[in-house]
Amino acid sequence: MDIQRAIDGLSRGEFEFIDLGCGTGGSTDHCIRRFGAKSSLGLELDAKDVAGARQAGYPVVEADVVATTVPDRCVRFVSAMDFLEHLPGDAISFDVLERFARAARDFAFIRHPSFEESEYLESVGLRLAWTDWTGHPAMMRIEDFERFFERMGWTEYAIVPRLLIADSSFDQIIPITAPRDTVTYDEAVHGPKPFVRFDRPIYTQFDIFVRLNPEMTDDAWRAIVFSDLYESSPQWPIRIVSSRKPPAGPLATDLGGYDPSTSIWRLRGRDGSERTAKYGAEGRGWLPLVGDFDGDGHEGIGAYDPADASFFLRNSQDAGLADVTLSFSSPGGQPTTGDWTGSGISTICVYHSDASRWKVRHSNGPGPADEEFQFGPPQENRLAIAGDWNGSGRDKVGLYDPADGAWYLRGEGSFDSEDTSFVFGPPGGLPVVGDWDGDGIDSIGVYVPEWGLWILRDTNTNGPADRIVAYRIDNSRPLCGNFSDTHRS
Ligand SMILES: [Ca+2]
Ligand SMILES: [Ca+2]
Ligand SMILES: [Ca+2]
Repeated sequence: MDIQRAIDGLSRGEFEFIDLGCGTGGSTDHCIRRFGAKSSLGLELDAKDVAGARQAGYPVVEADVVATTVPDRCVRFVSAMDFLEHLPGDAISFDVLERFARAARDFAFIRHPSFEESEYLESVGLRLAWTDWTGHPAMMRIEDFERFFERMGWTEYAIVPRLLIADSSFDQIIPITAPRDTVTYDEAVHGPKPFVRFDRPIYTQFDIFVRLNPEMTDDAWRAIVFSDLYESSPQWPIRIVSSRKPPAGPLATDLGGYDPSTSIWRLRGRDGSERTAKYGAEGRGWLPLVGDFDGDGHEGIGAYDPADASFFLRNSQDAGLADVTLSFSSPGGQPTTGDWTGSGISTICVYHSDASRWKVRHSNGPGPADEEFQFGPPQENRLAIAGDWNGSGRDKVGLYDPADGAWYLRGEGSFDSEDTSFVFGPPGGLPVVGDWDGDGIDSIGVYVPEWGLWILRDTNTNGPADRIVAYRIDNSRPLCGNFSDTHRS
């Protein structure tokens, strides 16, 4: 097939998608499987690759996409996997993208290597191998794509980061002194490389989708964006930009951590600065709590000793004696705190997973439970949480299952229609709750110790992360609250 015959075929609607720079057909095969496509047209400059793709059974034309024009809206979608970076410069890449996006009725799909965070990596003596290849003259960053999309009026797109690299042991992280065109790290050739645990997310590549058809249903768009994730897998981390949804504002809840072995609290203020405080008994497995325990409007910190069911509540976030010490319920439970009655005071609660019993106290003084109920099936590994899930001013309990990333939130009564469950977050996370966007409604998130990342969602529903914060709290349990509050009791 030559280019003229291909263009005639495109005009007649014979192809479902165009695969730019199809190579020997691997990317074409990926798209066929991923998007359920029935027919493809590959465009490839390299004659040997063209022959290989044809041998593999794919219709391919030998053509230079820089100098090729195809009819408007002649295919369902256009793909460019690991391709645009090979074109001679950003301007030409974007010109090709603009021209071929016009051929697509529904969407464009771009897979692009990560050229992000080069300055940071350089500052620690490292580099992503492919950011220094002669074969990559067009190293656009995500912000370049976003600027281009804005210029094109493409307001609906999704950016899915792939393959997070946690530290410098990844074999395509190379020392900055390694020569150009190095593919993978080889100690014998490149010498030693520093071991660095990255303090921010470093990804290897991005899948970028642009929604070109405003008539496409949200479900259809979602199916495309989530197409490469296992159906049952937690959906993260992903960035979906839509004209209907403004970008996430600054974080309205502070993050922190408590290390039970040292009883050191790490409290991070709104400006990103961190202070520490020592409070609690070190090495005894105490569990941290955060809340306004006296209702004066200032956040306090507290600890719970699961061995004898004691609470030690402090009305300020610093070292000192407990302002309130009390025993409640029986040993072995998981503590939470919440404003259960809307009084403005955070009071205690203990969850006993063996019988799935919750015991709630409406004041922080001694006495029996004011509320006692069952919520969730008895299951050892589930973790107790609490938050104001509906913005009513009263908190309700919930459970998180770290094994499958499932969340169970209690509605206004037992077994009522407001009980919700959904899946969010990668496995191995620790649950956190906070009002991240400041709209008065608490929502969930996970801290992933392995990566030092906080993966947060602004609504209590299935879906992508709204924010990803890199803040490593080694050996600590994650906390959330108002830690910009430096009130002393
Ligand atoms: Ca207080
Ligand atoms: Ca509520
Ligand atoms: Ca919120």
